[in-house]
Amino acid sequence: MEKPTIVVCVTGAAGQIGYSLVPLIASGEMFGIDQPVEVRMLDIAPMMKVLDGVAMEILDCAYPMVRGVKYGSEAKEMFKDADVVLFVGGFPRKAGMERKDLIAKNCNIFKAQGAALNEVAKTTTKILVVANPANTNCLTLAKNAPKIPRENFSCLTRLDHNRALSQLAVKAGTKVTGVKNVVIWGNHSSTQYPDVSFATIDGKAAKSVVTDEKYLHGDFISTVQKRGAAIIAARNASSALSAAKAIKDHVRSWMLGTPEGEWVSMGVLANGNKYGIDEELCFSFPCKCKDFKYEIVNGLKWDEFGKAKIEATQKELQDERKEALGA
Ligand code: NAX
Repeated sequence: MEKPTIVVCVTGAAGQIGYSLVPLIASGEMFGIDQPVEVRMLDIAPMMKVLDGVAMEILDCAYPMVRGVKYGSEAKEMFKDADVVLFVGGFPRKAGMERKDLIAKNCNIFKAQGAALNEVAKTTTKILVVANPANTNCLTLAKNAPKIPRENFSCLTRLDHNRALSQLAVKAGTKVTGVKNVVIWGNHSSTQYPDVSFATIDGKAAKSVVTDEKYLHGDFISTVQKRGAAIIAARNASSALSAAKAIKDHVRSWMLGTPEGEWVSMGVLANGNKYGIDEELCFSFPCKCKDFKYEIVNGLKWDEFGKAKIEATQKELQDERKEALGA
């Protein structure tokens, strides 16, 4: 007997992340090779011709578990009965645009898409926001879709998490699988705090393996914070392959769970955190997951260096919220 089909909708599917992400969904890498999926793709009307092509390519791949492919420019049609919606589409930052203009443009998109979700989506729908400013877009979406429980909303900081794992592995000269429990705190922006205080490398405290504190407090943090900009400078386009892989990792961990004693970083609505973070923010925390439920890992003790960094990223998110939502 076949498992029930998972309906997955990708917004902004005609964009560059979409083109790397759709194959991860259709091939079974995201949900498992025995899991039937229906792929839905939403984009704006002028991009429908591109999606014609992507839909043809999905068919041409002859993926064994694809049970349907739909695409369109009407959010309500694409969100109806979806089990998972991946919000990748948004207004891109153009030359000369201020961050606040970007927030205003995207805020309007996410208000409208939140209202569409609220009208047609199932209350069990799981949501991941990728489009920037990802944390604030996620908050805007949740506020406009009050029918859906707050714990169903998340934003992507797994790419930052993966970048931190790899940087540490390279520095320690070990395999990336040997590095565990880094944390990305706060905003998916250059104020994020990539924290190695609780990380381990090959089972030992990371700080006892990489003893260069100047590096851990300096180049390590700034490399992770500014990796997106470095990729744009090198590729003349923003991260797409690694973003799609991180989206797959985020959804897979959320659904299938994190191994015992391990966590991943997820941007989540801060309800119930015991760190004193403003609950009206979408903030990246260490999270343990199982069966599409997550639990914030509370009780990690911050040092003075960490406290200052976390305060700064929280302040930036509060400012973004004010610009987006006026409060
Ligand atoms: P692209 O510009 O290639 O694609 C975006 C797509 O969204 C386009 O096809 C566009 O037509 C579509 N779109 C615009 N408005 C829409 C609307 N109202 N409804 C549906 N679709 C709409 O960007 P891409 O490189 O794919 O990046 C997508 C988003 O991911 C950007 O906002 C980017 O900043 C963000 N990123 C977030 C990351 C994260 O870790 N959170 C990392 C990667 C990436 O930079």
